[in-house]
Amino acid sequence: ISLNLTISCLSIMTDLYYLSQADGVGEWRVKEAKDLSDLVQNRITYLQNPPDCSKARKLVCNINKGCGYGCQLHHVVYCFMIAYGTQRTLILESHNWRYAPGGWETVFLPVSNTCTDRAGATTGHWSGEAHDKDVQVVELPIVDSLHPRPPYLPLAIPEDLAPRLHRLHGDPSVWWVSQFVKYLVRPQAWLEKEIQQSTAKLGFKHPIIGVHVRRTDKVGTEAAFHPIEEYMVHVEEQFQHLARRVHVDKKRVYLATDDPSLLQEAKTKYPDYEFISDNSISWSAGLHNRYTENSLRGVILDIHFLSQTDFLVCTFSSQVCRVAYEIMQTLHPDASSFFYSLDDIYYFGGQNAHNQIAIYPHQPRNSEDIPLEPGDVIGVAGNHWDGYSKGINRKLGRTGLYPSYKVKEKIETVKYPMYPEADKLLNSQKK
Ligand SMILES: Nc1nc2c(ncn2[C@@H]2O[C@H](COP(=O)(O)OP(=O)(O)OP(=O)(O)O)[C@@H](O)[C@H]2O)c(=O)[nH]1
Ligand SMILES: [Mg+2]
Repeated sequence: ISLNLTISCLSIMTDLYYLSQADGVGEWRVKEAKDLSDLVQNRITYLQNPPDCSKARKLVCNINKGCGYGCQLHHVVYCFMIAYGTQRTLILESHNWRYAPGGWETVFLPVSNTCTDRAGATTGHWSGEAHDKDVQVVELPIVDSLHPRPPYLPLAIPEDLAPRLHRLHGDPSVWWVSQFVKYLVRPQAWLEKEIQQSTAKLGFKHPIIGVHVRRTDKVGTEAAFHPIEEYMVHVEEQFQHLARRVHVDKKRVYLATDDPSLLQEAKTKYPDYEFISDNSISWSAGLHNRYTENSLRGVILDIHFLSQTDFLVCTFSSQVCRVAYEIMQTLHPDASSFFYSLDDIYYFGGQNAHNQIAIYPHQPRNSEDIPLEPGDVIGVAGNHWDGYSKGINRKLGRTGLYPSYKVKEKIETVKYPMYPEADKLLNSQKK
């Protein structure tokens, strides 16, 4: 029975895939995704390149949050979202970055071509959009100590784009985050070349599934240990899906990990797979070598390749995999379902409450369950990936389990400022 179920489920998934491509909708999605991304990238570029930097309103963000690359990149994304929301040019301070003392521009393009100087007539710490109105240069703290909190925070999406995003993408909140990541990680020429050389050297080819295994400092403190077998169950399942649509010449896996012993273990245990991985990158990811330029290069490459795979299997408790998943969204019209997380659901550190809305009633079957009535708002804590999620029914103030299919996402929209001059420029270029 279980085998039959698996096979019929595979067929349904395959049918759904082909349905999504039918009627030229596939083409429409590609164009709509590009149009939306162009619109946002153009607005960001406009915001970041004011005609007169000495007069521009600025938001200063220092990259040196005391954490890893994924966490620091997300810190800059959070700053950027608020910069976009408050119509201030983001000034990124990155000297003495723990990964590269020379700063951000040693690897990525500067966030502005015309305005990287934080100088201004008046400077102050963030004290709220209205309060800071007459301050030219505002310094933003890390999200953990942000007060007051502006509305421009994940997982909310901009109201003006919301209808289009809902139509296009399975997880508009991630799409919105991904646009800032896309702008930020534009590589310097040497890095671009390095990426191309590594692609050829490693033999990175499709179809390929990405596996990220986070170990070292994370295990036992912030996340549980997961043996490679747990990841491979989902890798195998995805290859069965893929084989129904494309020719799988070889079951390729891109393996990124901070545990250098894992590659050999995986090769030994799964001889019918091809593991693509640079073991020296894993060595450089260990705690003793982590905060070096070589390790930075490694994590950027790992995240790049993970994002380029056809499907990701990882733990979303790690920001490394969440960044890869975000970048993946910028490479497809809708890659929201191209992942399997062994632990957390997608989140953005410092996000506002992640709510869902009940669409079916639920009567508890035991003391662990909570009741649902259609329309109830549920604050989701996590998905147990066994059909059930855990969360709090805000109406009842009760925390417990409920069937994941009985709710839908409650996506908050926020009125962000419009960028009519930027949009006009883009439209005139298109004509
Ligand atoms: N190259 C490489 N580096 C890794 C890998 N996993 C972890 N690292 C390194 O370890 C750091 C982990 O810090 P973060 O990026 O903040 O991610 P995290 O610790 O998994 O997530 P948080 O604890 O939520 O911050 C990364 O930035 C890398 O420097 C990996 O698979 N490849
Ligand atoms: Mg960490």
